[in-house]
Amino acid sequence: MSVPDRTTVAIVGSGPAGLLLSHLLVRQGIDSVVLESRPRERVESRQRAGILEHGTVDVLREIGADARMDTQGMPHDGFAFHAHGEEIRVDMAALTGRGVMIWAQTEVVRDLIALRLEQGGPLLFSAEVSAVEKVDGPLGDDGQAVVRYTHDGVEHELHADVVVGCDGFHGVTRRAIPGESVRTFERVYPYSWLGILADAPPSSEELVYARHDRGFALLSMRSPSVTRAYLQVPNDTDPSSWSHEAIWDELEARTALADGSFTLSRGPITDVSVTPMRSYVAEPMRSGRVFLAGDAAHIVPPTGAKGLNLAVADVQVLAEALASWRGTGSQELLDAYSDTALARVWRAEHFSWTMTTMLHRVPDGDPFDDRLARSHLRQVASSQAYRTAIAENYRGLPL
Ligand code: RFL
Ligand code: PHB
Repeated sequence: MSVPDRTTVAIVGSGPAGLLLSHLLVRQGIDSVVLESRPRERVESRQRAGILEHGTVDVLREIGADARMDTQGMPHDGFAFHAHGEEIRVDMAALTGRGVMIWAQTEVVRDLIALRLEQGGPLLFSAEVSAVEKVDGPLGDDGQAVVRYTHDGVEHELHADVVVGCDGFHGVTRRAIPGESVRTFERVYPYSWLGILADAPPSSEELVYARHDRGFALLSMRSPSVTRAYLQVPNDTDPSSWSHEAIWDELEARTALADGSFTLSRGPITDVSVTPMRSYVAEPMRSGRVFLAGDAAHIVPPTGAKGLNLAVADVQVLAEALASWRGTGSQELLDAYSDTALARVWRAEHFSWTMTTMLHRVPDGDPFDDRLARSHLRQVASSQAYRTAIAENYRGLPL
């Protein structure tokens, strides 16, 4: 693929944020180049998110990445909490009029890549960005930022009016912003998630988020024959220290209902991994010619299913601001980008923290926290107003 050495928008990273941004810009007639450090097969096979908010579904439809999602994705109207053996159903559709879609991030990314390459790119894999320079300065005719990257052992420079860092939490773009102009906020949790994929039909039609004395468990799915499930485990757990039988036994113990009405379906486990839990925000999400979007700017623990959806929301706001700048010359929306995006980011940070602290149990943790979590779940069970607030946040707030 031929890659120009000048572009309007250089996009670092081809996760959901970078890929979707490139599609939204095409629709606005704005040229961009996407540079991705990993090979295509690696990007297309990373097991991650599974839940799409209704607004995420809508934007994938708008750009034409909906054919497989609409035939193979699984629309869900609600989900359940299993709170110490008692079931509490949150009927999102009845409470808020909208639900979510189960459609794996791997599938979203596959479709976005195929569509982008069909359109002729430019999208370059195995192209690692090492530095972003000339960050400071006005947008437009008075200079461009420089992105340095290596592809096939050769170093290249890409000049761009604007650089968007969509390169995830460990990317390089955030580091190009002068340290004194960024403030970071962080919380690291005293537990991780052990995640499995299994050739087993889902145990129930909807997702189950369980809190038990032994800790948190989540039952999700990827298709009518594939289960995705998670267990709270101590930090630094070695995934190979868990036998497959022990994983199923633990999932069964934590998701069981007191009346014995819940049955876990088991099957061969095909993948096991461990993910730490973190909340993180970098403010502001812009410095000069550099903008940050998605995990490059913020991380949420996966309990609220918000990470992918936040990345999508960021680039929707940014694409509109870039279109307004190119169309009218006004930088008003670009100047507002960080504040606009951060309002949603902090709502999602709060929701994810709330779900996380309500549902996990720290062994030998503070008994006060344990009592608060139990009381919190009792309020979810007893108050429709409270369930409505959870449903609104889970299915996604309007942009
Ligand atoms: P990504 O997906 O991390 O993509 C960043 C890309 O940048 C590339 N890159 C570079 N490229 C060039 N040069 C460099 N120097 C580069 N450095 C990095 C990387 O290779 C990569 O391809 O970020 P993006 O696009 O912001 O998307 C964010 C989402 O991936 C993330 O928030 C979600 O996966 C989080 N998440 C969930 N989100 C949800 O909305 N719903 C869920 O149900 C959900 N479940 C999850 C999750 C994340 C999980 N893990 C593994 C962290 C479940 C798990 C277990
Ligand atoms: C998933 O299906 O991977 C998933 C679902 C819901 C979450 C997190 C992950 O909250």
